[in-house]
Amino acid sequence: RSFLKTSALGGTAAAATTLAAPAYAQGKRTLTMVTSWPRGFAVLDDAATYLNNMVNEMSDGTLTIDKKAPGELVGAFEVFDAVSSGQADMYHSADYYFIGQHPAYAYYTAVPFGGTAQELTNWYHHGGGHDLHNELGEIFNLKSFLAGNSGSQSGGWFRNEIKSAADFNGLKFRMPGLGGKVLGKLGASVQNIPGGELYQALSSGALDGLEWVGPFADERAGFQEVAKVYYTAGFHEPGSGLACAVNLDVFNDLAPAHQKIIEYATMATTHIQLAETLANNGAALSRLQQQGVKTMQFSDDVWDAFGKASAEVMDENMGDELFARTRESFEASLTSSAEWLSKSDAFYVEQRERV
Ligand code: PYR
Repeated sequence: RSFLKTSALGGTAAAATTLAAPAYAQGKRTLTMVTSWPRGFAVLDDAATYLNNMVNEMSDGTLTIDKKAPGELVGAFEVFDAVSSGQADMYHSADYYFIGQHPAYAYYTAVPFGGTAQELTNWYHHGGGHDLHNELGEIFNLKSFLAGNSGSQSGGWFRNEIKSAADFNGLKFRMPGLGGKVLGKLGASVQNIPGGELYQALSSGALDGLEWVGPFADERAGFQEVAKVYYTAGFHEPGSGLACAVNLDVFNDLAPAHQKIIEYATMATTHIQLAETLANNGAALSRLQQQGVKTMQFSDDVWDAFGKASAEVMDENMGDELFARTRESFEASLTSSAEWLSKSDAFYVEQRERV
């Protein structure tokens, strides 16, 4: 960046010297990327690593990312403020950690009873989602992108079965985002704890249960050593987007080709990391079962309670104009996507199982 600024002004001795460098080296930049993921965390750090490597390779090393795990520069949930303020250049995280900054951030990870991975992607790239993400980002001096997707997330880990919605009453449970607010309505004591601290919180009894991601990520985190009841489908994150945001001043100062490399690398990251996750979840689930984990589904009564509390939580945020506009845009896209998916993919899968 300093070189680009100097050369734009021109005329200094330093600029004259630097201009002799090969063309590709002139715009060389390193961006510090803070993340919410400990190194090696499946799905999440995988996405951040794909993005990191793609940017380095696509730019032929002229734009490199220096990826930081939580604690190396800032904490897991401090990445938003660090990038907004310019302390770091970019973050990789899950934007629903930032509903305290603005409730509309929920949409760029997942909202209760929201979209699948494909539906979120449809809205984002072809239904106005990315424009709304950037409108939101501009409030905080951020240029935002989706960069990864976990696929549908599991209902979570419990020490005991959930026989009715009343079993959530008083349960010390970890769930971020608006889903956590839903469980709060059912009486749970909801805690928002970063991924890297979850194993310890579950082992120590600080938590009775938690949701993290899905079999591939959860097995790596080791929760099966502590809790044995695993609900596979959840209401809260049917296809969670991961997000990357670049400080807007830093982004605007990048060469146009570097801006495009970041944009395309985020799209490719979503594609390849989601595929990696879905390719691994089935085998991971089998291994969990072999280790004595009981896999279950919530009963219809419990799903009904999730539905009622979710509608209340969504409506409570409608006083915010941008949240309301985001919801309207998202739901219009979802309705349109769902119409075809139910008549094609969903029906086809039913037939494939049946025949
Ligand atoms: C979680 O924090 O639960 C995610 O799914 C990223």
